[in-house]
Amino acid sequence: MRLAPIALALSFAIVLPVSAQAPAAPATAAAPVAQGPYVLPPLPYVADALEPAIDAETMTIHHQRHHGAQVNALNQLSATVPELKDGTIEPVLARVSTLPAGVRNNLGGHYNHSLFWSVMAPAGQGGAPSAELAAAITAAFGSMDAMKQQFSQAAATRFGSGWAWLIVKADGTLAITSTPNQDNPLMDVAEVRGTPVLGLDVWEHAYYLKYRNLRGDYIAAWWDVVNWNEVSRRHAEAVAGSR
Ligand code: MN3
Repeated sequence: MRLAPIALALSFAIVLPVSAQAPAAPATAAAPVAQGPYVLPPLPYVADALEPAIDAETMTIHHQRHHGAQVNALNQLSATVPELKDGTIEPVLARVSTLPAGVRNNLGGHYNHSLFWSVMAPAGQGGAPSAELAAAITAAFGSMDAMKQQFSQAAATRFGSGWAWLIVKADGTLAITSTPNQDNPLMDVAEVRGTPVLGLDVWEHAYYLKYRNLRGDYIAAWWDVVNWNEVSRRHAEAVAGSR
């Protein structure tokens, strides 16, 4: 069999020369991108911009690896799930219980992380709540401090992995809730439904490198990097949509 040595040599060429291979990709490398209708949005700031609240390595791995993997999975799913073929997000979340579990996890993750990056800004650059948002917070919670306390409590007590949310309900008022895993309040499976205007990722991958098991310290530091300008914009949009 004349070809056998060639095949053998080829297999050796692939398997054996480990030392000649390119070094392993650094932990910060993006996952290979699957073509499709969903796109990983770039971070709206450099990876170390939120330090010390969130360290650069966590930001890079979280964005490139975790969110990137969800976008990849969505694009793969879009080949077989017609609801995903146009890159639609919110209407699909609203009927997610009728779709494959991968849609719930990956479209939820894509929506959640896209919102998360946008509602943070370097400390001192996030502005302040709009007059309308400030008034809505006072009306719903009594004060900004009371809102932060209730939100932080929701984030701290979400068992396992999940998210804490400030949402606009169908009646236009604010509420705080939390969801497990990559669920969110836009989903038909959510206990409390509404439009998120602020969200906090409390999966361990969001804080463990820097804070280890101290989720409460991460939550407390995170308030320094909330982008109130963007939260206010989302609030105005959600209130307009609820009318
Ligand atoms: Mn995450």
